Amino acid sequence: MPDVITLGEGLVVLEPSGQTSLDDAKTLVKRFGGAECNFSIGISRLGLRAGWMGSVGDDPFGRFIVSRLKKEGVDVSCVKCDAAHPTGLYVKEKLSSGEARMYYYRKNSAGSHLSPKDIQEHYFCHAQWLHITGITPLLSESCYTAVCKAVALAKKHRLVISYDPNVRMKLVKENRNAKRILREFVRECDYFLPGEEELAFLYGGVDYKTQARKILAEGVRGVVVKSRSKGAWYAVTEEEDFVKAKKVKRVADVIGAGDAFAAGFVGGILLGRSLCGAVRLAHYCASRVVQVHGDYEGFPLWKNVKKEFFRQ
Ligand code: KDG
Repeated sequence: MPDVITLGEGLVVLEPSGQTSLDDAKTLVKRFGGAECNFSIGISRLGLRAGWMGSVGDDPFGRFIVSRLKKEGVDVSCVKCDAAHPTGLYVKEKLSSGEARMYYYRKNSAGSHLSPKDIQEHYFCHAQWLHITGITPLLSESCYTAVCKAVALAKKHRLVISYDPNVRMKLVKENRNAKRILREFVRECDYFLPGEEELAFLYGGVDYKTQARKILAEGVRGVVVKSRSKGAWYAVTEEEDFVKAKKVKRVADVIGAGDAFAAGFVGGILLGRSLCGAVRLAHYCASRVVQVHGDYEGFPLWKNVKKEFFRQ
């Protein structure tokens, strides 16, 4: 049974094989992603038991996602195969700035039909941690209620809950309750992991430290605010500090960096690191992911973490 569980949509990723625009690309490489899939792979590569709950279509893309997750050691025993809806996908175009543009094809996908009945209580009985993102509850009403059920079960079985809002403006624009929903889960989590800009988007322009302290005062155990390549500031009631990010010589692909950060942070805490140590591990994992093409492929294996990170 997994220690760390998560739920969300797995997406096939298509991207030009070289550094070309989508207009000019002749061939596209097939990979896969989805914030929570990326996260669960990270957790598994750190040597912890990860489980992903989601719904994929009964099609080659769905089988591809599930088989890759299995190969990565992620438990997929609670994944649903939906014969009525296709597996979603997104097409990624890398820009010369190192950023990427994403084109989503996920309307009416199997993943967006995940519902509370797909969230099984037995999965929560032996787990220690639930990780959620703000992507899943904005996919559909049934996904929103599935996340609510997962949070309620996590609380019932005393799991720690981490929450990365992962604000996706496309989804926000399609849901008039988006901000309210994204803020609702802040109150439910133990660790809140927003980016600086996400925090400003959710709560307005107050400086991020003031806002994070307010959130702590409302009962959240810890807040980690990520400032892109600069670093991250963490705070719990008795301690706060800024941890600089690791410098990276060449960025290949920034997509997935936040998921790697979340996995490194959660993994760090579960592996007994201090809060500061967990943030440092999170930076290390994110720095490895951005140097490799793909949403999660660069995430370090446990043996490399031991060799490169713990010996620093
Ligand atoms: O964080 C990376 C994700 O953005 C990517 O894997 C796709 O889940 C995805 C999304 O909704 O953007």
